[in-house]
Amino acid sequence: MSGAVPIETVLAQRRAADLLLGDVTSAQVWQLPGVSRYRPEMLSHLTPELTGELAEILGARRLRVLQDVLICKPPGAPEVPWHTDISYTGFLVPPRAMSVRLSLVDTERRTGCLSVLDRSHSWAPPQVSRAGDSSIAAGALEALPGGSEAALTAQVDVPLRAGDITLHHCRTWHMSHPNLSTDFTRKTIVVHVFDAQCGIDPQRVPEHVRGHIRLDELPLLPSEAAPRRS
Ligand SMILES: O=C(O)CCC(=O)C(=O)O
Repeated sequence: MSGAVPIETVLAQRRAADLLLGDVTSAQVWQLPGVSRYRPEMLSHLTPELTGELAEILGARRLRVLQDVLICKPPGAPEVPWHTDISYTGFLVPPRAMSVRLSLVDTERRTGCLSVLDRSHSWAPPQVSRAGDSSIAAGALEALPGGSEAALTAQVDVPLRAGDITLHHCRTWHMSHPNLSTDFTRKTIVVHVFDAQCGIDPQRVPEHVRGHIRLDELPLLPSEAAPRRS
């Protein structure tokens, strides 16, 4: 969704991200879950019109937020390896969930942009045991029919401008490139949303939170019918 969020909103979110992150320079991938609890403006891009559109895309009437995460990749940060998000949202039944990623900065391959396997949400799902397992199942891509070489023919990089939004389904294979720059930090807000009508498969809930996840207590997003984008 190109230019989905007004730049004033993005700049306010970027300032909030900078306050939360401080002077992050260590060359690793920083993930700060639940940042909207401290800085509510981190979700200010989720207007009723946008969330109505997102719900329609996912085939849901209303959406709830599973989690929001601020992801930051300073210079030298490594790649995030290939994975699907279903390895940690796999307890949602049916698996109707997606990640809504808002780029707070311009980003391209050299600075660590996302890459996806086009249409992989319709592929046979990877074997997952329980939600809460590592989201990065080493070797899972190689285990796909045809192996990683066949899978990677569907690879598409997703360079973004500040204010662009991308969506990926919980079954979409994706990774992000290393940040090869020496002076640029990639910043992204990721919101994991799901169909408010989803239930829970208790067998897939990790033991340490079993009995504690109440989907109906998670934030329900406002929804408004939105005009279709071209
Ligand atoms: O933004 C990134 O670098 C990785 C994002 C990711 O893996 C995700 O949104 O699930």
